[in-house]
Amino acid sequence: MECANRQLLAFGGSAIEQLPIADADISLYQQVDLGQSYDDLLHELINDTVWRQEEITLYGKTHWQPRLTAWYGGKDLNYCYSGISMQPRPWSQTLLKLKARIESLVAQGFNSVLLNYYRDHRDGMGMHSDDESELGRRPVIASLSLGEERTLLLRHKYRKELVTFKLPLPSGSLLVMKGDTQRFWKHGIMKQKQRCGPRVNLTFRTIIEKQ
Ligand SMILES: O=C(O)CCC(=O)C(=O)O
Ligand SMILES: [Mn+2]
Repeated sequence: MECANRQLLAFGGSAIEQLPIADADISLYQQVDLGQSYDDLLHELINDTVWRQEEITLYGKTHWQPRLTAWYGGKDLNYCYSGISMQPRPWSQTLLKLKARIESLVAQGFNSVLLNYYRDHRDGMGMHSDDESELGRRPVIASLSLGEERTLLLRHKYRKELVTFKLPLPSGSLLVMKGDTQRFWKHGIMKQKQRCGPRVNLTFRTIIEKQ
């Protein structure tokens, strides 16, 4: 089922939609100004990022993750999920510039970014919540998409009567998840039959530093 009754709000020159989804605070910005073409940026990130393919263990079975990933951020801001522990690489100039643009758009600071590289239609990400303790109880996550449009699924964890939303994420869109979104919803990017080219997604996050 498509995401119905979406509300379109005009704000600061870019279109922002607040998605009418219960128990969530999700907005979608379209065609954000990144100071260079989306295609140039996509190829720069594909070529210059230090990508890794991680092994994950789910239900006792070990698999290669069906995508490449990279973790950049402040020193010692490690990120652990699905049994993987990622040590940050130092910010590149390009990532710092993107971080500043996203921060000014969403009026929120971030100290790290997880990059996901979906090489083609066979890559994806399983349903999950970004609910690791180091992100805090009500994390703000700003997720920038570049390259091929892929569809994000959103499924409520407890209210089975609610539909699964399918949200297309075109190049240059920015999805911002806040509040209770991670507590009540899972999201993921499905592998698909239809062939497609590469997509890079950057999720800017804040790791809460231990005292
Ligand atoms: O690729 C996407 O749009 C989703 C990425 C994501 O959910 C994550 O990095 O946790
Ligand atoms: Mn996520």
